[in-house]
Amino acid sequence: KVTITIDNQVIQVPENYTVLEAARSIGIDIPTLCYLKEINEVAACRMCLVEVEGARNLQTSCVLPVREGMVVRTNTKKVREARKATLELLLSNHNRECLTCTRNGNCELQTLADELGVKDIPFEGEKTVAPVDTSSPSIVRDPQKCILCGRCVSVCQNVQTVGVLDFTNRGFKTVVGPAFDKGIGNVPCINCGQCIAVCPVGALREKESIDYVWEAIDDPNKHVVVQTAPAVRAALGEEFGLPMGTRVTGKMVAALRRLGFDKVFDTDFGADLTIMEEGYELLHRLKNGGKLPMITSCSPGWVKFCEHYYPEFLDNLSTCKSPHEMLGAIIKSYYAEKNNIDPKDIVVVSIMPCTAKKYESQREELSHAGYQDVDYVLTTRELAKMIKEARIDFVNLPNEDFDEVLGESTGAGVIFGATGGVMEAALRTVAEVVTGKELENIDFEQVRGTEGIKEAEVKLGDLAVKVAVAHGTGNARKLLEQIKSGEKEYHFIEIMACPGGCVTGGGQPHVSAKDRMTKDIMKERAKALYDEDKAKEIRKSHENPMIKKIYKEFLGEPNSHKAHELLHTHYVE
Ligand code: HC1
Ligand code: SF4
Repeated sequence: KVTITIDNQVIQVPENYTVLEAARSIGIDIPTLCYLKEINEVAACRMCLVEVEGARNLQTSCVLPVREGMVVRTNTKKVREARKATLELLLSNHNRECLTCTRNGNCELQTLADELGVKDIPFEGEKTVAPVDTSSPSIVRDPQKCILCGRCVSVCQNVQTVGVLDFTNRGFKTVVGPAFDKGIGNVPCINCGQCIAVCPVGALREKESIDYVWEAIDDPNKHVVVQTAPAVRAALGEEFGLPMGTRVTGKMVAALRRLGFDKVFDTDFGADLTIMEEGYELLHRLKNGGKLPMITSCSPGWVKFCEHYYPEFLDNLSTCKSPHEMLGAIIKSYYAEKNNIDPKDIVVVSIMPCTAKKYESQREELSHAGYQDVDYVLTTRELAKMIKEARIDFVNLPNEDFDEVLGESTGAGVIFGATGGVMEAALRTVAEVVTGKELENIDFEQVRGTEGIKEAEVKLGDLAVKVAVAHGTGNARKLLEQIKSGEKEYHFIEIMACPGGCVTGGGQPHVSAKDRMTKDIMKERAKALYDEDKAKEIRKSHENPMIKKIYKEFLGEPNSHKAHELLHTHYVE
C-alpha cells in the first residue's frame, strides 16, 4: 500500500492504483469521458485533469499511478477551468441535436456538460462532415456524434479481437471507423454491438426496427407474435430506474400485452427445444464418430466470427438454429396450423439483448417454406423506448404470465442468457438421457461464473465428456487456437460472442463507465437468471410438458426429419 493525500484527505491505497481509482475509492469523483476501466485507459479526452504537488502541468489522473507521499488536488480553480475549456472545445465540434438523439437522457457527454456547469459554447467549431453509415443490418455509425474517445476501437480490437474500427485520417479530419471509409456493413464486423455498449454518446447505435413493429401491430390483418430472450428480463428494469439485477419477467409480459402484441411467447421455450435437438445431436456425434468438438451455434456474433476468422471450424458448429429462430419456425408452422392462421399473416418479433440477432434474422439460411422464421428483432433498449412511448407505467405493472404452450419454459431455458448457461442446460438433459437416471445435483457450478474460459470434465454414464465455455470472441479465439495447436481437446464447447453472454449483449441497457467501475454487470444480471432458474418448478428442458407435447403432436423425435427441416441449418464458407 502507498499513502497519498487527495484534497487534504490522507489515504492508503494499493500500489497498482491510479490517482483516479484512489480518488473514486473515497468518493471523490474526477470526471472522465474516454476512460473505461481495463479496456480504454489512454488519457485521450483530458477530462480527468488534476493538480499534483511538484508537477508543473496538470496531470491526467486515469493513467497516473499513485506514488508514496503524493499530494493531489482535484478541485482547484485551475483544474475546473481546464476541464471546462476541454469540454467546451469538444462540444463546439459536436452535433448537439440532443433532443432527437438516441442517447438523450443517458449520454455521458450530456451528463458531463450538466455536471461541469457548461452554460454556453463560446465558439462554434468546424463540424465533422461525414455521412451516417447505415450499411450494416445491426449497427449505425454517426461520425458527427463521435468524440474520438477510442472506447469502441479498444473493445473491438482488444476484447473482441475483431479490429474493424480504428482512427482514420489525421488531425482535424480524424474519424473513427473502418479503414478506407468503408461502411461497417462492408467489413468483417460480427455485429456484436459491444462498440455500442461502450460508446459514451450517440455515435454508435443499433439499427432500429420500432416503426416496422408499430406498423405490424396497427395492421388488423396481421397476427403479431412476440417472444423475449432469456436475458431481457434481467436488464429491462434498469431502463425504468430499477436496480441492476432486478428480475422483471412478469412486468415485461404485461407491458408487451399492453403494447398490443397478439401473443406473448418465451424464447426460453425455444431454448428448451434447442437443448433437445442439440443434446441429441451431441450424443449422435459422440456415438457415431461425428465432428468434434461440437460447438454451440446460438450466438450469431459468434457464428459470424467463425465464418470470417475460423472457417475451418464451421463443421464443428451444431446444426441447430438459435432458440428464437427455432421458435419463429414453430410459430409459423405448428402454431399457425393449430390456430388456423396463414403463416403469411403472422409477424414474429423477437426482443433480444443482442444487435447481431437483427442480422441473423435476415439470413437466408434461417427461413422455412419461403417465410423468414423471425421478421423483426428489437433490442432491450428499443423495447424500453416503445414502452415509454406508449406511456406505460412499467414499474407499477402487475406480473403476468406468458401465453400458453409456447410460453412454457424451464429453468434450463432461462440460464441460456448467462455465459455457461447453454452448457449447463445441455448437461442437465444429456446426462439424464444417457443414464436414464435422475441427476442428484443439477447445478453445474464448474461452468458458471465470469472467468473468460471455463473447463470441466463431466461423467455422462460411461462417457467422460470434456467441455469448455468461452465468452467474448477474444476468449473464443484463445480457445480455438489451443484446440488447433493440439494443446487442448474437448467434446463440447459453448461460445457466446459477448463477454458475459447475452446478459451483457450489445442490445442491453447502457451502463455508464462510472457505474462499470463499481458494479459487476455480468454477475448481477446473471444472478437474476439463476434466481429465476431456482424458482422454477421444472428445471430441465426434457421435462417441459409442452416440449413433450410438441414432439408427440408435431415433431416426432428429436433430430427427426421434420425437426431437421424446421429447426436445423448449416453454415458454409
Ligand atoms: Fe441469447 Fe439465446 S441465450 S442467444 O444469448 O441461445 O440474444 O438472452 O435469446 O436465440 O434462448 C440472445 C439471450 C437468446 C437465442 C436463447
Ligand atoms: Fe467491432 Fe462488434 Fe462493433 Fe462490429 S459490432 S465494430 S465487431 S465491436
